[in-house]
Amino acid sequence: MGQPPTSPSPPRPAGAGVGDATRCGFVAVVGEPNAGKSTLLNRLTGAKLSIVTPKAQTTRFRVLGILMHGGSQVLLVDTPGIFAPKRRLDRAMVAAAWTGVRDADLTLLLVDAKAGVTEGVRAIVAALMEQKRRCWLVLNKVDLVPAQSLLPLTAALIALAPFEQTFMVSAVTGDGVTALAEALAAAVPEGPHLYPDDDLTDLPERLLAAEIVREQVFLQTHEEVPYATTVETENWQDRPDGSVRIDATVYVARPGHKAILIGERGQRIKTIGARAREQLATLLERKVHLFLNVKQRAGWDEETARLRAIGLDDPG
Ligand SMILES: Nc1nc2c(ncn2[C@@H]2O[C@H](COP(=O)(O)OP(=O)(O)OP(=O)(O)O)[C@@H](O)[C@H]2O)c(=O)[nH]1
Ligand SMILES: [Mg+2]
Repeated sequence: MGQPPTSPSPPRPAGAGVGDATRCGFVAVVGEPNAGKSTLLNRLTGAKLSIVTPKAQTTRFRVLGILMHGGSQVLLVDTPGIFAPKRRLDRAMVAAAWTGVRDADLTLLLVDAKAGVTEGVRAIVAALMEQKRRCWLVLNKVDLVPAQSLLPLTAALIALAPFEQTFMVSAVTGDGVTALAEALAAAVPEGPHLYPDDDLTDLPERLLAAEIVREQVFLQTHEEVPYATTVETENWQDRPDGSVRIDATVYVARPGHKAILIGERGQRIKTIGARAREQLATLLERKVHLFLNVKQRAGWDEETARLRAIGLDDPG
């Protein structure tokens, strides 16, 4: 048998099978603070793009993660957790989450299977329904609960809203994540890829550096300190030897917090810097010289310029 006649066709991106069209679409990941949204984004993209800590309200702005699967480019949007906001910073975070949903072709509602159907989850489902968004349900942290609890939990949630599909995953162990990736790749609409196929995120490196430092602040300080802290990259200098010098400022809202962050004999800020530098060297694949400066700036969390500096539009 000879080869079937070939007809001229436009070049296809690597990975697309014959007969497949390319696909591309935005998928917003929403849920309560601490549901595991950022962990799932990192797991799906196979890269650490969005910072993760055991504390709620870690993510402050939308983070794009690009998942390539076959001929599909799935543009995953990690969002801040949705909660009842008080400060201007909080309002801007929640507004960023809803903008993520409005701009998306599909929304994943991530629910912590251990926490179950909380008031917060009910409120988010109601708001999603009001906006008439295409929505899938993803139960996360299935490694923490007995398997027999998942069915009643799913039933309770699908009674609240007509989710198109339900998935059960563990973003930490990776359980169920491949099935979700495959379903997403098939579900995004046909269309050209919007980003180069080897890009992982649209996050600028300066912002990524500030986030990695903020992650260490979240991990190494407690109570209100992490929530009253923000980090900005002030200076980025590529050196001729291939290394990079990064200067970042850690802003704290209250005088007492400065002393806590610096720690006895500067020990805490030293540890924050050392761990952040290690992480950055891995992420940027080069040697990193990181210099941290702690400054007090009362009311930064109500300041438009500071919110803009961390990528949040001012909600007014
Ligand atoms: N056991 C278990 N822990 C998980 C899982 N997914 C996330 N976590 C943990 O849950 C905590 C919160 O994870 P994040 O990914 O920061 O949660 P988030 O939804 O992005 O939180 P915010 O950014 O604050 O809204 C971290 O300690 C994660 O390690 C999971 O599948 N199983
Ligand atoms: Mg997060």
